[in-house]
Amino acid sequence: MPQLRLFDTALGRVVEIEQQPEQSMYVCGITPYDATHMGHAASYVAFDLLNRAWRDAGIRVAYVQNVTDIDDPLLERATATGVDWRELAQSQIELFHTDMDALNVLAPNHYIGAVEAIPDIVPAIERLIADGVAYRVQGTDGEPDGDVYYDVEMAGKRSDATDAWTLGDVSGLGEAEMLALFAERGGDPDRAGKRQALDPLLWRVAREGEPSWPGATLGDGRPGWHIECTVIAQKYLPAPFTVQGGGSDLVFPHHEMGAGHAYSLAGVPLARHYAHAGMVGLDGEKMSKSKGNLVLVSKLRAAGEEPAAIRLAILAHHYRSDWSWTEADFGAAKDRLARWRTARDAAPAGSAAALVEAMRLELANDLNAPGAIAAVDRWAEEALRNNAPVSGMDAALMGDAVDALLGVEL
Ligand code: 5CA
Ligand code: ZN
Repeated sequence: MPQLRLFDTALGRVVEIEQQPEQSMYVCGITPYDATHMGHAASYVAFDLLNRAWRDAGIRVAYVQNVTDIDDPLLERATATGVDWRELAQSQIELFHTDMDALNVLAPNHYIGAVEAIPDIVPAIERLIADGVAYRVQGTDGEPDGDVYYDVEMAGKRSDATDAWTLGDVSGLGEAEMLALFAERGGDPDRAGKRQALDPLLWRVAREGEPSWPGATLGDGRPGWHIECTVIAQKYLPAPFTVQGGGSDLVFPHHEMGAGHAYSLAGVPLARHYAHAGMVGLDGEKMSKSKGNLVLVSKLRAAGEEPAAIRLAILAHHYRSDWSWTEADFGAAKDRLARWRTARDAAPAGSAAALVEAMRLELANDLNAPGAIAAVDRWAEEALRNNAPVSGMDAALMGDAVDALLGVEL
């Protein structure tokens, strides 16, 4: 595998990933209430390509993923459907694992739930308060006192080191864009008593009818979203770790705020690089539960579709592009899989080594799976046209490369 290059969201360009004997990666996990739609699947397949590229180069990979098993959207869905939130989470987590297995996504070393991380999150928030970068808000309009927020302005001022965090470092966004996205993605810009509209929640004290956990000096409550990923990543990975990953809807506020929290807590960046996968829609529309247009991996599987074909349909799009799932493209992926299988069985002697090299070259270039697929297509065309002697060794090498590098089992 040649030197790996990857697009870094914070730097806005493709960078060479520093060579190390062990790389480390944190990929944001699901909020388990509508798993696993094609958007989720595509984001985990994208980072699975990175995991596989590193492993192909002989590098050990430390990989951690969270599960946001307590948060507003989960509680809202549970209430709306009359299911206990714990049961909803458990069933969706199980479905997600089955889907990931089927899609041949290599499992992380650790899956850590937000709930199990609370004993680590509480002291981290206490420290942020003690350091003056977090504060308690007084309740108004019947809200209790004591919700804790992160002071983005103070946090940005605190640090004079060159690699320190200030608001906008990860996302590169201006204030108006930040405000719009903050409101859209779980933030509460209008909450009374906050110092800045963009200050994100760290700790929500207990409310009637909501689950809560012991919070020591914070009082009973539950954690905010960004501090969850920060604390889990800091506990299980080196500081800084190599790549923080997720879908592009996580750039702001989630990864922006997480980078801030981490710097405030550790005095070093959370991650060396931030990488984001594009958004997947259905037939040109954003995929969302409210629109009722989710394409679920489990539904396709139940309908008898082959997971390898689903994965190949995903990989036909570069991980950074926004794209739409269509029946036509899925049909094309199924045809391609069949063609590759036929071609493998006709593998010309001495042909596979060059194919492996071509695939590696494409994948090292910002995980260009469509480029790697095109290389296999060319090889398959040649194999099917050729009357050269068939080689079992080349067939095996081609099949292994497609499996190991692309995760597609022939
Ligand atoms: N639990 C948080 C992350 S800590 C969360 O965003 N959960 S999620 O279930 O909403 O999304 C899980 C992953 O799928 C995230 O990386 C998210 O960016 C990605 N994702 C969600 N919807 C889409 C979509 N339509 N297209 C591509 N990726 C998506
Ligand atoms: Zn996250």
